[in-house]
Amino acid sequence: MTRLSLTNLPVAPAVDPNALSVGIVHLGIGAFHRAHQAVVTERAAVATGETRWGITGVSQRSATVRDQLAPQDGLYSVLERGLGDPSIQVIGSVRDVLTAPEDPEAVVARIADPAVSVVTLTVTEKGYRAASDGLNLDDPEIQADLAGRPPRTVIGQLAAALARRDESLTILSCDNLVANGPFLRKLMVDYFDALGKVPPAFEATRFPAGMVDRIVPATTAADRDEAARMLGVRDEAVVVAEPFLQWVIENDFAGPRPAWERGGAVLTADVAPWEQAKLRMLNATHSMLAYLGALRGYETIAEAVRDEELGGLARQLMTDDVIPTLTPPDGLDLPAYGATVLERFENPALKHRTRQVAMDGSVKLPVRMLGTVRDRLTAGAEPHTISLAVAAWMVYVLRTPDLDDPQAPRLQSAVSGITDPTKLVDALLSIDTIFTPDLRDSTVFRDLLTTHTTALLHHL
Ligand code: CS2
Repeated sequence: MTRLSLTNLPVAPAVDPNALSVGIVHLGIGAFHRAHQAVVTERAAVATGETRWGITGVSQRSATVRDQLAPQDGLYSVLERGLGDPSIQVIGSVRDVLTAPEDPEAVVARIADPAVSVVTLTVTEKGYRAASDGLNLDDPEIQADLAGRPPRTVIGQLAAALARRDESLTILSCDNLVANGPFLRKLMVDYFDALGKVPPAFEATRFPAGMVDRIVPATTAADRDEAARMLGVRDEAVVVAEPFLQWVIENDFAGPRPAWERGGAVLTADVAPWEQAKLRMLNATHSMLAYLGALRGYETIAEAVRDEELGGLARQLMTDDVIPTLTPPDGLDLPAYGATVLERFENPALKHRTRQVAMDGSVKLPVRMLGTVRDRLTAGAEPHTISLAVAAWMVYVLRTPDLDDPQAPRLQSAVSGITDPTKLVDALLSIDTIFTPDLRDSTVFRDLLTTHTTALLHHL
């Protein structure tokens, strides 16, 4: 079957891709970016008629996305799966893709291009190479970048590009992190400290915070076949997403930016309450369902949340432990928000795998769960259900031989040979890159974890 491209276009994108010039570099062009920021950027371009916001996507690791998109002139489709029939739309805002390991210099040069005024990032939690107090200077890749090779880490790429720029830049993290903008800025400061020099352009560089939300499961071969049937041409780069899409961006830019608010985003002075609600309600519950669901043998989040007991625990997590820690942003009704989150998880057409959400727990737990634990303990409460979520991760680590986590070797050697729940809790609580001393020292938390791991180890 013919391949999707500018000359084989069954459904034209809403903007003319040929008319777009590149004004945005996106680091980490996985499925999420293509189903989220790239879509909003295109909608904004349609609304304003501006043609300067095409996107250069950068793959940080493999050449897969480039090899999928290059023969398709950067075009791909978003296959939306809601409760009714699926719908499909071709997106034209990604204009080219660079593969960082193959050509690190091209990435730096593109970010340094004066026509580019915004860099966006979705590099996942581990892509930032952070330690608990800032940049992980023991990371060999960071050390190699600091030593002056053409940079391979995200922080190194941004630093090298800033050193070449005269114009200021806005760097917008779109990852699920607490205060992602200031967090990224601090990593850059640590990098420049280690380097012993700060590029002049850094001073005016802005790092707005942002909250992103859309469920985007990994694309499967069946999704590609379905897209081909719907489009009449093959699209090797199709991404699958739920209908829901939310993007809240701190309005703090150094220079020109796309009018993303015309594409459905919300620009605001303070993202923190949105971000906290999303990470603690949606992402924490997602992870709990992933661990408990995977332990019960469920393939997908939809199956897990439809299990009456697990669905009940998900509700309980939000109501008993999370909502009391939150100050909602204006206009957000937290119980109603929680109900919507669970409805979204129940979407049976999405096939979001529990194993996909379960990966990288060592970097996800501190962001989505441990803040809630800390706040509840500080308030003198027993954080019962959020401790169950952490305990489920512990048992998952113990029971998953092919654990997908940046700290897998350390976690696996910590739990190796353990059968006793108290020892499991001790072994994992002592991992200082995940648990801070206040949590390790809390007997309330430790006892709750022991109770829950005991129950999980005996009743699964
Ligand atoms: C998920 C998120 O994989 C995960 O860890 O919890 O990717 C989640 O689907 C998104 O944050 C939804 O916006």
